[in-house]
This record gives sequence, structure tokens and C-alpha cells, in this order.
Amino acid sequence: MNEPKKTSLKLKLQEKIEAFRPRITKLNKEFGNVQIDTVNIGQAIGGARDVRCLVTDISYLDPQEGIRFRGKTIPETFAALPKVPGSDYPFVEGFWYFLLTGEVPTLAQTLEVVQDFRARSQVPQYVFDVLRAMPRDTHPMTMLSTAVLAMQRESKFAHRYAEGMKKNDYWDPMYEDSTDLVARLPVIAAYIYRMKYKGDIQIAPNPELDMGGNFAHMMGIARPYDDVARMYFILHSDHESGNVSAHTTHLVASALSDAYYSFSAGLNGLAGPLHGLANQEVLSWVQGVMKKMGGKLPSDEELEKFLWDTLNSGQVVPGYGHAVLRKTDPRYTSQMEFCQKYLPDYPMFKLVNAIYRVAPKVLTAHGKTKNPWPNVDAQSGVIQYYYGLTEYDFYTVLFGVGRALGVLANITWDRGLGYAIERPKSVTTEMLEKWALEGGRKPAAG
Ligand code: HAX
Repeated sequence: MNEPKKTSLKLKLQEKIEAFRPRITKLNKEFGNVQIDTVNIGQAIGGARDVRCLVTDISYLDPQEGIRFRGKTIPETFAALPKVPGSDYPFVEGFWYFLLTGEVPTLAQTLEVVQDFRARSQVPQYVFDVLRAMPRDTHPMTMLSTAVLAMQRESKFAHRYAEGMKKNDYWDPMYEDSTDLVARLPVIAAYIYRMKYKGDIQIAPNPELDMGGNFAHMMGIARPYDDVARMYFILHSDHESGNVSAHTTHLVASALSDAYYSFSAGLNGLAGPLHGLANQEVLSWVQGVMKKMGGKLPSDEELEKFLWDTLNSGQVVPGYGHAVLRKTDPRYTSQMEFCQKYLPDYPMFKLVNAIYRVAPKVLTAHGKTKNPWPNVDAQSGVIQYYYGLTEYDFYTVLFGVGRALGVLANITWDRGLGYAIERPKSVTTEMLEKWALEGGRKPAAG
């Protein structure tokens, strides 16, 4: 990309930003604990970390234990739900039922959802036309988000709202839109994949298959990739409400924007390198190491040096750290167990394990991150790569298909419970500085 011209406006802005920055650093360092109403200055300028102001009953993230879906840990969830015959993993459709209701469905109830998804899975042709009109080298997350947004004209919620609908009924068309979206996303994702990377040769859906099986089929990847898809969609579905994709979806829906508008926005947040794009970054990092090593595995000492090189160049180690978790992410562990079973000798898996051995020590010595342990993204790309999905800028799309389950279940409940439009209050830096010197915000202050 060409270096953009430095206009006088831009130079002035640079000067202002650089002069302002020490004020924020000072507030953070010296006054981070000063209380402003119910939050402190550190939280106000630090991404609202740990502020308890979101409510969801669909999942809960414990810093030590990790995620629980509807009260169940990941292993408990996998064990409880009806399994696809001949598969080690449950129906994603049964998981959708479970997330929405908090009850484990019977096989018959699960199969009813399977049928329902099938009936809803037809993607309007204009969505594919929109995708085809985009340059082929557009990032697949941009394509996915655009496809979802383009489909907004299908929204039953928007239609019913325009006709006039009682507040207590909002959840119903929100549920309809959400279910339509969940049923169609695998079709759209596989279409993007085959259009971009597989010579635009599409594979028609197989109406006999469940969501995970059909996705593997449309991607053109043999078994056990169907199980990878089921595991992946379930593991990536929800991580309580404060993460960027979930929070964005919830925030946009709070304006009574429909599920298409809201989820498209959530996907744009998921596309950030500090969030869902980290899985792509992990693979890129791991492959960079392999390349520098001429294909052989590095020793722990060599790996330590690679990690320090990354940190010293001002980059983060992708796949490590978390805003809430303070231990190894159980979603990482779950995927590691899969790898141990299906690909124990795969060199990239061995390298990911070696990073797990070395990175926490290096990150602890580096002394910045509050959590030196791996998150979900540290492992997931390796599995995809092993099964032939080598185009790693596609990985966040897979995350997005899974994430839909959680965030769309959440906004259905948001409308069911009539949650208010979100509107936190902002303050100026000058106000913060004043309150910092006064030892906190006094009730009389503005
Ligand atoms: N490597 C290097 N530095 C790291 C780090 C990492 N993996 N994780 C955190 N830090 C740094 C932060 O950048 C921050 O530095 P500054 O004070 O200079 O800003 C400091 O440690 C404190 O950060 P923190 O409080 O421990 O973590 P945050 O809540 O601010 O950030 C992140 C959480 C996940 C964004 C962070 O750990 C990170 O950037 N990790 C690498 C990217 C990644 O794996 N993202 C995926 C997270 C899981 C997810 O959402 N998936 O979708």
C-alpha cells in the first residue's frame, strides 16, 4: 500500500495525540483505582474490564474454571447432548435447543430442530450475487458479514415491527430471524470458501445430513471433519456477554435492530486480531516458526527466542492471554484432546504443544499479561490445517458460524425479557483528572 500523504491536518492530529497520551498513561498508572461512581478510572479507560453490568443466563465464564453453557462445563455439555449416530460429537441442532431453553433435548426434539434448520436453509440467490460482485481477494470475514447484512431484507422482525408489534412479542420474530440465520450460515460460509479457494466449484447441500455433517460435505472435506465442525461450532458458540462479538451483537440489537444488522456488526468485531482473527494469526505465527526452522521442530530454547523476538518487536503472542480467564482455556484443552486422539504425531500439533510448554514462562517473565495461558485460538487452526483447510484467513469465518449460536440465542432472550437500549455514560479526560485529584467523583460533580 502507498504511504498516504501527510496533510497539515494529519500532522496536527499526530502532535495532539502524542501530547495527550501521557495524560492517559498517568491516569491509568497513578489513579487507576480512584472510584468514579461504581467504576474506577482504570475501568473507565481500560475497556470496562470486570464491570458487572451485563446479564445473560446462556453462558457464564469463570476466570479459573472457564466457560459453562447453561451451567454445564464443556465435557458435561458434550456428554449430555444427543450424539449424531456414528459420531463422537453431539448435534449442533441439539445444542441450539439447549442454549435457547437451558434444557437438554431428547433425540426426537433434536431431530425436529434438524428438520427445521433444513427447511430454513435456503439462501436467497441475491446473497450469492452480492458475494460474487466483491473482489475475490476480499477477506472472507468481510464477505460473511456482507452476506448477513445483505440478507436483512428477509428480516421477519423488521417486517413485524413496521406493521406494529407488542413489546412482549418481539422475541418471536427475533427467534425466527435467528434460527433462519443459524440454518443458513453454514451454506454461506461453505459457498465463500469454495468460491474463493476451490475454483468456485460448489457442492450442493445434502438434505440427509445434520448441520455439522452437511457443512463438512459442502466444504468438500471427508470425515472426521464433520466432527471437527460439530466440536468447533459448539466450542466457539458463546463466552458470556462481554466479549466483543457478543457485546456488539447485543448492543446493536438493543436499538431494536434485527438479527441480521446485529450479527453482521458482531462479526465485524470478531474479525479483529485481538478477538476472533487470533486463530488466523496463530497459524501464521506457527508457520513462520516452521519456515525459519526449515520445517524441523525448534528446541524449547529456540522457541523461547522466537517468542521473545515477537514480544520485543511490540507484537502480542497470538492465542495467549484473555481478558477474563486466568487459566488454560478449557476450549483449548478440548481441542487438544481431539488432536491427541486424531493427530498426535502431526508436527504442527507438536509445535503448538511445545509453545504451551514455553510461552507461559516467557509471558510471565515479560510481565505484562495478566493471563499467560492459551486461549481457544491457540489450537484451533492446527486442526483445520490438518484436515486440508490450509487457507487460514478463513478460520475466523468458522468461528463466526459457531459464534452465531450463542449471540443469536442471547438477543432472542434480550427481546423476550425486554432489555433496554444500551447507553453507558461517557466523561471527558479533564473530568477524570479533576476527580483523580479530588480522590474520586463527588456526587455534586456533573
Ligand atoms: N502477548 C503479549 N502481550 C500481551 C498478551 C500476549 N498474548 N496478552 C496480553 N498482553 C499485554 C496487553 O497487550 C497489555 O499490554 P499494555 O499494558 O501495553 O496495553 C497487558 O498485557 C495487559 O493485558 P491483559 O490485561 O492481560 O489483557 P487484556 O484484557 O488487555 O487483553 C487479549 C486480552 C486477549 C486481547 C490479550 O491477551 C491479547 O492481545 N492476546 C493475544 C491475542 C489473542 O490471542 N486474542 C484472542 C483472545 C481470545 C478470543 O477472544 N478469541 O476470539
